Amino acid sequence: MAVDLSLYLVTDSTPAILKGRDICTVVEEALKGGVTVVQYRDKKSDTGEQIATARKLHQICQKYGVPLLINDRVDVALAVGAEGVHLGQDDMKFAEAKKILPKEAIIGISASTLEEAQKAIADGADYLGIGTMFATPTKTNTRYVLGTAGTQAILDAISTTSVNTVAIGGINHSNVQRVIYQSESPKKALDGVAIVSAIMAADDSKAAAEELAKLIKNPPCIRTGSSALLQEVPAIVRKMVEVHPLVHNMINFVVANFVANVVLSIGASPIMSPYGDEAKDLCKFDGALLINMGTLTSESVSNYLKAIAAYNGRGNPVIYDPVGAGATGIRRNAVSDLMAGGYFDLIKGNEGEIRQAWGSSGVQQRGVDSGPSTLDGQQKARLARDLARRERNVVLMTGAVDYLSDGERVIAVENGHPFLGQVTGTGCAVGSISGCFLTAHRSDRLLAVLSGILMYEIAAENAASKEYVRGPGSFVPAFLDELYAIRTAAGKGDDSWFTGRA
Ligand code: 3NM
Ligand code: MG
Repeated sequence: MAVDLSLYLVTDSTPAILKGRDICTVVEEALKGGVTVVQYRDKKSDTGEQIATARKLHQICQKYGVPLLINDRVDVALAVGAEGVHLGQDDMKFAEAKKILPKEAIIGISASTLEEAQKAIADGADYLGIGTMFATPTKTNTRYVLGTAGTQAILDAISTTSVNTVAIGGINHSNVQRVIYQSESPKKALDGVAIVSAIMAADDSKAAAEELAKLIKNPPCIRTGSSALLQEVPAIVRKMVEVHPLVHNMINFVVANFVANVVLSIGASPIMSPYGDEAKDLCKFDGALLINMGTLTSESVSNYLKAIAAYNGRGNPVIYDPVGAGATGIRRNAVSDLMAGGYFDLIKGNEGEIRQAWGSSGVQQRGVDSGPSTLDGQQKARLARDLARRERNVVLMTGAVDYLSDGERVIAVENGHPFLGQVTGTGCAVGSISGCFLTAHRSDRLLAVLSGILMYEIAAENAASKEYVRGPGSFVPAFLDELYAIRTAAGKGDDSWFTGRA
């Protein structure tokens, strides 16, 4: 079955949803917006009326090259020559429908449990409608509310089959990205989402479908200004400035000076100490520890492990920046030893480094650069999420777009400036800054790291926009000034550096 299930519209003929509009007009608008399959679902109308409506809908769908499926009523599907049917657990049995319908007809089955899913797969269903995702007023006789965890469990159990799947129930603009991402099991993802009210009841069903199609295509992405999370950022920056956190850096010698200056500029205190035994005293200040293995030596790993143990022992934040993780055998071993030997609240690295931390084989970094990207945005978002989920921590994959995840939420941060890529230490400083924010804001690590990145990248944008900044050389002092300017504003309780970009 080569049907694109990604944005699956299920119709509803109740007045509460149609609000006096003609169903055909609403569906056609939704098709213009990018709906990929339509299911005509009408629980009330007489058979003659259902056939008349289905016939009109079929003509419209054909115009857009989109298949029309009929809910429950195999006879209506036959009468109008629809592409298939969708059958609930109380409807006609799969085998009976199969006998009556043309060979090529699509048959989808509703499944609320693993047993129902397995039965439908064994029968030969073309796709499963897995639900109910979230309790919804559109369907009141819901049997099980699965949530993303329940959906994921089903997907996981059927991951060796090639059956297609859509989730249904309470899915809308605000949750569609997390529904797709949180439902995904390591080996099987949803092929789409089925939606009634978020499209059918929308004032502008074309715009609603368009927006949903866009959200489905892109990884979860919070652009500055579009999220409730972001509203909390300025207050967290204020708190960080007030707390004046200490961050202990076990960092490479190339960037140590720059990173220390960045930390000072944001109003925090850096201490640079590669000496593992010192950590048992330093950790008592309740700051964070950054492990940056940029200039690894034969002694580094044992020093790191001592320091990690000291900070882990107090429950203080530990950040790991596996610089050049995939560059050499020695670094690959260091990654395994450190990840086995301690707990990191945050793992921060470029694509190659995060892949190495995940355990991908064949990562070959050229020096400490990430090398050519092998992953698209969706894959990066997934990898960050999967690693964070496995490690029960927060993962930040840096790049032109940064992907930040705590295993549930994934945020793509698009702020920043290309000059950041032209100055050594700008990536390493993110680890240090994250340590300051993780120390100051412990209740939500994702939000803490997000606040740090945004302060940092917005300062970079401000610096690059200065008239006197002509390149990386003049950028550096301007950047420190802009970090200092935000810190000064935040120190006075002034959040205006953030609003306007939001
Ligand atoms: N079937 P909305 S939930 C038609 O769980 C339907 O099988 C469900 O509507 C199931 O997108 C549902 O407005 C209604 O929440 C979905
Ligand atoms: Mg039904």
